[in-house]
Amino acid sequence: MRPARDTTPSPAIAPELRGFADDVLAGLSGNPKRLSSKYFYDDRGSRLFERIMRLPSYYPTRVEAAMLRRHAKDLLDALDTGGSPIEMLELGSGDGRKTLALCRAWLKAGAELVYRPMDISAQALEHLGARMARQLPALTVHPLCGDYFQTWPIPSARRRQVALFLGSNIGNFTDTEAARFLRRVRVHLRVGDSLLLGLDLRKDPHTVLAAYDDPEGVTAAFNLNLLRRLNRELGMDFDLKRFRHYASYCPLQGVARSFLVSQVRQTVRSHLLDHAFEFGAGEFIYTEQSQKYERTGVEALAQGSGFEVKAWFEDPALPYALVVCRA
Ligand code: AVJ
Repeated sequence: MRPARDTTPSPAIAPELRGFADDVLAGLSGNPKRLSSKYFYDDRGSRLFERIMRLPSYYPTRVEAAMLRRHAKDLLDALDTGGSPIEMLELGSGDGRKTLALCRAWLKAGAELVYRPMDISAQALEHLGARMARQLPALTVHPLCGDYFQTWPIPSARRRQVALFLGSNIGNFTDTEAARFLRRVRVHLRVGDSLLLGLDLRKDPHTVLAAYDDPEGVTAAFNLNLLRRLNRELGMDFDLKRFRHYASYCPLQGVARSFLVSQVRQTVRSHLLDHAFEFGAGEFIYTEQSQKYERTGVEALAQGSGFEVKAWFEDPALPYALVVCRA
């Protein structure tokens, strides 16, 4: 697009932005337009997600936290560590609030434990470190900032690794992506190590939809924050008032989806990408999917990725599962 008065060369894109810029360019050039939900979590996005987790309609966090407390001892037994010390690796720990209760219960049950929270947000890891030091000083915490598979520590011979992937984070992946992700996790584990998954199950569609369409508008702000991030980091000129959050849930596929819908016909530009994107009125950007699972599907996914389902705990009131998968 390059306005005529702009005679300066297009500024080079910083190397750390290259992958992000390529994804955005490809995503917004496609039909339908897409942006990956992995880009939600800049500092502002992480804070908005912390607010989502406290919303009355966003049930997964509360249900999972209660289940982790209720089943802490059963989970430890299901790991079948034979008394070996545990290295707990949490993929995407966020602020680590709900893991605290689990660590406390496992320490109390006599487990020897090192906690390695992994997250891309340095700020979230700082909050977590401070909280753990305050509320559970007996726990050894070694935070790892960055991509999971790049920062994954070399396993110690005498420790059992237990990888945690909670919060139904796996639901953001398609089944193909989820299988690939689980296989990558499996590569870092040894036989006898475990993966603990927390995942949301199918339930009344009204309940699911309400979780992604809160009347407070926090989920809408979280979704729109993606455009704010594009404006800041890729020099784009999205007018956030001209896009609207739209959430859907399909009970047939068990998938909640989020979109940003252009309210008018408009052109959005990025001087960094040296590109202009046309939006029709009502045209959308598909930003997120959140899969709601069935037990058979999870078992197939685990087995297809080199795991065996060892234990399954389910909340019957608001269906949610904690699953121990053995490598
Ligand atoms: C963090 C991926 C589990 O999909 O439920 C919450 C993110 N998006 N509200 C989810 C989210 C909108 C959340 N996960």
